[in-house]
Amino acid sequence: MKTRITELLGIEYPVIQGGMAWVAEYHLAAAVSEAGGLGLIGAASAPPEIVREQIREAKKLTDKPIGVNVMLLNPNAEEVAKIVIEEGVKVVTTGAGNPGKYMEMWKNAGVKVIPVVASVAMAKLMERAGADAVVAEGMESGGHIGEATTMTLVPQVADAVNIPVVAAGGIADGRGMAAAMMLGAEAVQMGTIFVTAKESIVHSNYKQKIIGAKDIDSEVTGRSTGHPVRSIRNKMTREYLRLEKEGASFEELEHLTLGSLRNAVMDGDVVNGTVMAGQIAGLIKEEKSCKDIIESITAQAERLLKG
Ligand code: TUI
Repeated sequence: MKTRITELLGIEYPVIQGGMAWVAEYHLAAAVSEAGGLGLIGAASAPPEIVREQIREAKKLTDKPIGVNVMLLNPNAEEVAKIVIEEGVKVVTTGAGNPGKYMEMWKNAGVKVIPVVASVAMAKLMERAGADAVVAEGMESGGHIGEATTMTLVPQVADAVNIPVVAAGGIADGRGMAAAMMLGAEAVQMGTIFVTAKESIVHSNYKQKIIGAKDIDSEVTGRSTGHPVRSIRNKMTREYLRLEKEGASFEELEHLTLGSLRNAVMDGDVVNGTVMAGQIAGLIKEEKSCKDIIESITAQAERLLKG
C-alpha cells in the first residue's frame, strides 16, 4: 500500500504507532519499525537524557526509521526538541499543543515534522508553518483528546490541506483503516492496539484491562481543567468525575492523578492508576506481535479497498 506517507517516511506500511507516554519506549518503537511501520518513542514527560538513551537503544534494535513524539505540555519540550536533532532522528510527531516555535529548527535539520492536530484550524496553521503531514486525531483516542470525532475530522482536514493526512482515533482493524483511507487519510496512527502488543512492556494488568474492555468502558476526565483525558473507567475515574462535579480545585484533581499513568503502566495498578486507552479497546481481543498487527490490518484494509 503505497501512499505519500510511505514515500515521505520510507516505510513499507502506512501505519504509525502512537507516541504514548510511558508505553512508547524503545522495545515497542523498534518492533513497529522492524515490522514495516513507523515506531515512535514517546518523550512525554521523561527527562531529556532518558529520551536520548531511548533513541540510542532503539537504534541498536533496528536500522529502519524510528521517530520521536514530543509532548508539548512537557516543560522540557525544548530540550527534547534539540536532542531529536542531535541524535539524528528523521521524524517527529508532536502532541497536546502547537509546535510552531520548533518548526524552523527541525526543518533546517532535515527532520520531517508531523504534528498531531484535533481541528481544521490547527491543521491549516501547521501546513503554513511547514509541516510535512498532519495526524488528525479524533476524540475516540485514548489520552489527551480534542472535541471532534475521527469520522468528522479526517475528511474536513483532508479537504483543508494539501499535505498528507494520517487518521488516528478509533482504528484497530482493517475496516477502520479502510474507512480512514476512504475519508482521505494516507496512513493511520494507532495507539491502543499497540499497548496490547507482545513487544509492549506495559504491565499485564493494563493489557488485560484493554482486552477485557467493552465499547462503552472508557471515560473522559479533566474536561473542567481544559485537559480532557480518555481512560478506562475504574476507581480513579469515578473519584475524579465526582470531584469535578463538586467543583474541586485543579490542585485536588492533580493530586489524584499524580504519577497515576506510571503506576498503571509499570506497576499494574489499574484500580487507582490511569489506564489511558481509546474507545476501540472493545474490539481488541488478544495480544499479538507488532508484525501480526500491522500485516493483518493492512491486508484486511487492502482487500476492502479493492473490493
Ligand atoms: O497528545 C495527545 N495525547 C496525549 S498527550 C498525553 S500526556 C498528558 N497527560 C495528562 C494530561 C494531559 C496530557 C496523553 N495523551 N494526542 C495528540 C493530541 N494533540 N490530541 C489533541 C491534541 C492537540 C490539542 C490542542 C493538539 C493541538 C492543540 O492545540 C491547542 C493550541 O492551540 O495550542
